[in-house]
Amino acid sequence: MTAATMITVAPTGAETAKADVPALPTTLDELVATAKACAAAGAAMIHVHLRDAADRSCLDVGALREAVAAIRAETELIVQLSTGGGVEDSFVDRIAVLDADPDSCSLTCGTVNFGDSVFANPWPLMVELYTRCQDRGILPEFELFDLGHVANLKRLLDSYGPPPGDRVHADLVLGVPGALPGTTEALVAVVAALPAEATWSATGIGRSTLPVALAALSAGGHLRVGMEDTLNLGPGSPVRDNAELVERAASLAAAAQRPVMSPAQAREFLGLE
Ligand code: KMH
Ligand code: ZN
Repeated sequence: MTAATMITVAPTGAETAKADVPALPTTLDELVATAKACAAAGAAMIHVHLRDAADRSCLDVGALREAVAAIRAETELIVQLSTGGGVEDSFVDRIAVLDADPDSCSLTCGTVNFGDSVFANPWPLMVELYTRCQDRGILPEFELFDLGHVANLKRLLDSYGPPPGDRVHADLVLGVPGALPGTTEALVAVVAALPAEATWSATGIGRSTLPVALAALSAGGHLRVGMEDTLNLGPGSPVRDNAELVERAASLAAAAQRPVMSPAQAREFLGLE
């Protein structure tokens, strides 16, 4: 079992409105302040979504480049950009995210129901993202919302070879309405199906955050937490900010005797230079 725990923070997402949750970091200044606070609390990686002035998902390459540079200037965090964006974002814009030269990017391994919407990830999009990651040395993190997504991950590896750095790292996203539930049973089923060489983190949406985190720690996985996925610590208890979720994850990891990885340790773990 892996001894240390890598914590990724996903501070913003594309779905929650700033007007509904004022603590959501949506400006560049708020994002950088959040990155610093979460790094101090134990995060090693940040999964970034940007918003435009109207609070919509923003995949503008210039803005993404600026955000990558600003986070790198203020923290050691591994910077992962979302290529998922919001469900309305175009494939062209989602592919262009890689032009902002992040350390890592999310790469969702299949189309999935997403609440009342559909999050579209057809095979040609996955191939385009994956092969561009290989060309540019960007580490893809394979987002798995459903069991069938593992088959697509294996098909990518079989068809196009290993990722840059030769590390296969996945993130199990559990508890999205319309996809796998956020349960220990679902987590165990996905982990059992992963390629033998894969490492993984897990994310439990909403009230599944704690069950999924505890299951992941006991099963040797890593953690993703943040306000993209979780807005309440518990019933009737809204989160103060992202650092509070990272602090809680770090406490759970410490209790499991799997203390947090520093960003440098996480870079080594993921095969990043
Ligand atoms: N906002 C979701 C539609 C990712 O970042 O790659 C997609 C998502 C996954 O958040
Ligand atoms: Zn995301």
